[in-house]
This record gives sequence, structure tokens and C-alpha cells, in this order.
Amino acid sequence: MKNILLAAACLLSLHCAQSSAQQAPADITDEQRSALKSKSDAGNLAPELLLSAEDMRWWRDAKLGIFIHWGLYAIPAKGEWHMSNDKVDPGEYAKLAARFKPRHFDANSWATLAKDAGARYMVMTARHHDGFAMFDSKSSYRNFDSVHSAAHKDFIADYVAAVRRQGMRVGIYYSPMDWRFPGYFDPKGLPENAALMKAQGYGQVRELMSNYGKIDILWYDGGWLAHRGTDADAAWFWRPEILNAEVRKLQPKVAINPRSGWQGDFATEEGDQPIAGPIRQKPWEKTFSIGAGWGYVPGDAMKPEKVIRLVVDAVVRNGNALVNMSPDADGDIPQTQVQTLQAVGAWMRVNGEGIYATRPGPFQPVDGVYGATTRGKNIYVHVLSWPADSLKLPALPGKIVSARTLAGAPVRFSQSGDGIVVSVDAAARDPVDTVIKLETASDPAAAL
Ligand code: H79
Repeated sequence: MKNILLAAACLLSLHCAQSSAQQAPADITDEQRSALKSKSDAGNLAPELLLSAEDMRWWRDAKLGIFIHWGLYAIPAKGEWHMSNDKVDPGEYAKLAARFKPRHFDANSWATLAKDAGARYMVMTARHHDGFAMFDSKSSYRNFDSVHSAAHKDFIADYVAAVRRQGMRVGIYYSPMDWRFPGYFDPKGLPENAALMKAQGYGQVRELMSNYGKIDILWYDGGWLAHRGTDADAAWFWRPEILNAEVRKLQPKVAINPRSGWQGDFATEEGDQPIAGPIRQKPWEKTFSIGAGWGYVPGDAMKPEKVIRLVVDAVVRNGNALVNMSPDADGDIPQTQVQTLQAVGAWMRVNGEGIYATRPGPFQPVDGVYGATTRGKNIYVHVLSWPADSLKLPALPGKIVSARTLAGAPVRFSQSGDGIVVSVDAAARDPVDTVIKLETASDPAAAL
């Protein structure tokens, strides 16, 4: 009791709020410890686990990744939330495993498509919230994994090999929480069942980080509990600082997203809403699906113009884009999605010089009009719309020595202490993004 009071008093005291959770009394509950932590350093949990800037460089250079949502939910084709949305009983849902026998699964064709789209990394769902593991998982509760399905196969093993073969970085998506456990819905009322779910989570993360060679990205999703709150709110239960300390031992350089409740090496923004505002300080990743759902749902694919626009709007603000495609139950990527990704790839082959390995700046983006990236002596101005025949940009200290679009069209420009004015013939403009390469006499400073 005394310690509980002490902890409560601690929550109110500024001094204590600034001290770390490790200094909290030893015999308070996990939940109280977690409350202390979120009061003290919610956004700064376990900073010793963060990758260095040097180890994050490849990720910041990569810019474009392809996400794959694939699991049993491809069979009913109502999306990866089907089990929860349609209140499917776990026993009923488990029967899908006996029907999971994709006729055309070919990880190499997925990886080739991603590579041709311009991706430098991929991330695949090893296990979503439904609990079905797409890999050989000894820790799976009730053997709910693909080796025990009709397919009798470890899909993650094939996926990892195919992505490596294409020279891309390998990412794994994993959901700690699992709708099959009543303890997920009531972790305090059913602590023993919840503990089983936690043991499965730790065990499966260990398996994924141990059995497939080097893993470059660990993409958690679903670190919350009881269908409410944030991932950080559930940190008292999952203890992500302990989980990720184990991950760092097994995969010292893996880039980890924030959704385990730990702050993460990069930030995540989900959904295809437009991107606006200034350059963001922390490296971040926009993720959205080009299908009707994340998991396979019949329907049209997103148009390539919209995908490109989201990629560019992320990159000029210090972000990457992780673009999801959805294989169907046979393992085929819908043709409409293939076409969209191929068109993105065609654009990237012309304009990738202004995307890959760049840094945002030196100009702040102007929403809907332009943004900029830079590398070495070059500045790439991404013109999204032309307010007039010409576009005015802020002044630069360095002298511009040449200007062309990446598609090869001439650019007229003038430079003064007032700013820079550029123009491109209307016929040579790209309706999505005209990328103007300005070569300067000295390295312009990137904003970050
Ligand atoms: O895998 C895809 C989606 O299925 C997954 N993330 C992408 C990559 C996703 N899971 N959940 N969400 C997206 C949003 C869910 C929000 C809610 Fe809740 C879940 C609203 C209510 C329950 C979590 C708990 C957020 C608020 C309370």
C-alpha cells in the first residue's frame, strides 16, 4: 500500500515525472510502472535500443517499399479484419486453414513485380491479428500456422529468399495481439489466457528473428489490448522494451517501427489521405494499400498517379512510402494492382534520381505546389502544379549552373537575391510531378 501511494504521489511530482521508470519502487504492479513510464517519457522509452543515424541510412535512402498482406483472410476476400468485423468464431475461422492451398504462390514473381515498381524493400505479414502464422511456428497457439494448413508450407521462408534474390531489404510484419484469445479482450479478468498470448508473441518474434537470416525491418502492428487505447497504453502488458531488447540481440541492425508500444526507429502514418505540412524531423513512413482493402478484396486498384503523388509528398517531407498489394487466395496479385505498380515503376525509372538517396530540402514543401529533395550539388524540385506559366522558388546562396527536367526537357530559369524563377513548356510538364534538376556550384544544405 505504501508503495502504491508513493507511486501515486510520484505521478504528481514533476521531479519524479522526469526520472526514469527504473527508479520506481520495485514492488508496484506492471500497470503502475507503465503509468509512471508514460507520464515520464512516453515518447522516449528505451532510447538505448534506437539504431544510429548511420544504421538508418539505407532505410532513409530506400524511399519505396512494397507491403504484402496475405493470409487466410484472402479466402473469404473481405479483408484482414473479417474475423473481427463479422464476429467469426475462432473455431469457425480456423477451418479456413484446411482450405488454404494457393495454386499459384510464387514469391519470386511478387519480388520481381516489387523490384520493377522501384521498391528497395518489402514487408510481408508473417501473422496478422487473426493469429494465423504464415511460417513454421513452434510457438503458435494450437499449431495455427501455414505448415499445419493444406499448403504445408513456410511462406515466409520463400518470401525472404525471393526478396534477397532481387537485392531488396527484407521486412516482416507481425501483430502481437491475437483475436483468438479471450485474454486479449479482457487482459485483467483473464490474466492466464492473456499470458498465453504474450508467450506466443515473444516466441514468434524470437522465431522470426532467428530462423530466416538477416531481417532488415520489423513492422509491428496491433500492440494494443481489448480493442481500445494506443500501443503505448498497453506497454504495461507487452513490455516492448524487453521484447525489443531481445530483438536487438538477435538482429542488432533491424529497423523497428513504433507499433509495439516502443518509440521505434521511424514513425508510421497509415492510410491514403493526402500528405501536407513541413518537413518532419523524425524519419517516417507513409503506408497505404492500392487494393480495396489491405488483405485481398475484389475491386479497383488505386491509380498510379495517386500512388506517385503520395510517394513524392512523403519523400519531400523526410518520409518513405510503403505501398501495399494484396494477393488473392491463389497467390495471384490482381491485374489492376500489377498495372498500377508497373506504371509507378515506369515513372520511377525516369524520375528516381530525384527520389532515391536524396534528403528533403533545401526548400520547404508548399502543399499541392512543390517540394524539394537534394543530393550532392543537385536540387530536385518536384512541381506538382503550376500556379502560373512559371514557378517562383525561395532564394539560394549557391549559384545554379544548369537546369533540366529528369525527363530531359529544357528548363528556363533566372536567379537573383529575391529567389529563383523556373518554367517548363506546358507540353513537357508531367501532370503528376515535373521533376526539375537544378545543378548548383556548391552543395546546398539539406534541411535534415
Ligand atoms: O494491417 C493493416 C490494418 O489491418 C492494420 N494496419 C494496417 C497496416 C490496422 N489495424 N487496425 N487498424 C489498422 C486501425 C484500427 C483501429 C482500431 Fe482501435 C482498432 C479502432 C478500434 C480498434 C486500436 C484500438 C485503435 C483504437 C483502439
